[in-house]
Amino acid sequence: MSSERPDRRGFLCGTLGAAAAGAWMTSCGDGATTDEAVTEAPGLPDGLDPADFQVHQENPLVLEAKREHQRGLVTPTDKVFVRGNLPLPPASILDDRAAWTVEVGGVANPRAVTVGELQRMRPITVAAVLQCSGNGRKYFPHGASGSPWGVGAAANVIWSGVRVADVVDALGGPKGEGLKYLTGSGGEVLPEGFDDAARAERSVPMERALAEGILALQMNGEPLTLAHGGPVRLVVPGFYGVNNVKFVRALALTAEQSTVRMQQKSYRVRPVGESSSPDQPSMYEMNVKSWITGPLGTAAAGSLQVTGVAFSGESPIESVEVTTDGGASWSRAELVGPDLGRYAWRTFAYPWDAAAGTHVLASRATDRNGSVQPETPPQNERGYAHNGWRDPAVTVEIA
Ligand SMILES: Nc1nc2c(c(=O)[nH]1)N[C@H]1C(S)=C(S)[C@@H](COP(=O)(O)O)O[C@H]1N2
Ligand SMILES: [Mo]
Repeated sequence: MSSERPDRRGFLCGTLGAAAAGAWMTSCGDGATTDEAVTEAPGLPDGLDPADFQVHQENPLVLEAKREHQRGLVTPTDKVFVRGNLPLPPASILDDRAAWTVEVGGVANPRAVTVGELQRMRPITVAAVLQCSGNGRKYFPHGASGSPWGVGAAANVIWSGVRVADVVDALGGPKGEGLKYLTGSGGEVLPEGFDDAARAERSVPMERALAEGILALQMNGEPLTLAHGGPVRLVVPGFYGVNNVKFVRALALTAEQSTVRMQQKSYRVRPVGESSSPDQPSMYEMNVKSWITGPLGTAAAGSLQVTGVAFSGESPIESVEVTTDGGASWSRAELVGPDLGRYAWRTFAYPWDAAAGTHVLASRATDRNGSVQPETPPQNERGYAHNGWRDPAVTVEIA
């Protein structure tokens, strides 16, 4: 489950501890007042610090990153948001990474491939944004159900692994009637009482998966952590987070989409009030989006720099405009720092001569396909794909 160390305080205590952060000693009681116990206290996996996140939920784990931790070109691994639809597998699955197997099907020679084999194949590295479909959900006025993310369900990370296409080739190439999807299955063992349709499984269009998909073994140059899907995870650059199946156990080219709820019912875009159906659009390609990362809160009057991040599914960012008066006027920001490729986010900066008072700062990105962020995005039942510029605006007090 979510506790990395089933220590003497036990699993339940550990998980309560993370939610309560400072308050865990009350919930965990006995003998927890020694320094040793205090350092062991957080129950989050991978040594993640609850103070770095807004803990929406603990099991399954839902951690929202802070805006100030999104300023960098690359998001440090321990600041990347976490979203689980199911309880995490035990940390012991990382004890022998090389032995982990991925059952590969829909190819001429289907078989189980070990992570050890993947580690010996030609490596590839891609910088790409990881973003939950529901990032920005809290801004939808109808109160869409699901985690109420602000902007913090997004990160820009560097993935290393092997191309899905190389694995498929190594197994003799695609084989089967009418293959249209790549279906990846997560390695979670379902808790008792969960039906099979609750499995973490996604089907993505095969063409895109073979062109761009990777089986990632590393994030930011380090072996994948448990929370982010180690030992191996599927990554489809440019696609929403849900398509990036963690702890991949099986991978197959398939004619049909998976029958699980995550594919059939969830992640379907429809008008507010409508129920879901598999013929509605599924959450695949991300849309154009940006937000301000600084200044936040208060700042001294004078020469300041407004910063932010911008990205779009597979189209590079063309330009970003910034407003410091709530959208009454806009000025072009400068894209700064190296371009890590079309799937990565760009950081931008705008020099601002800030006068005393209250100011509303927002950004609006345009991609090379000509898509521009709207003021308010299309409303939809589950609160997916928010890319409006007004709601994530920040109010800054200049003294
Ligand atoms: N096996 C598995 N993969 C999964 C999920 C999951 O619950 N189980 N959640 C998905 C969702 S909805 C998102 S947004 C991303 C989150 O990735 P992260 O936790 O590394 O940030 O993982 C996706 N892959
Ligand atoms: Mo997600």
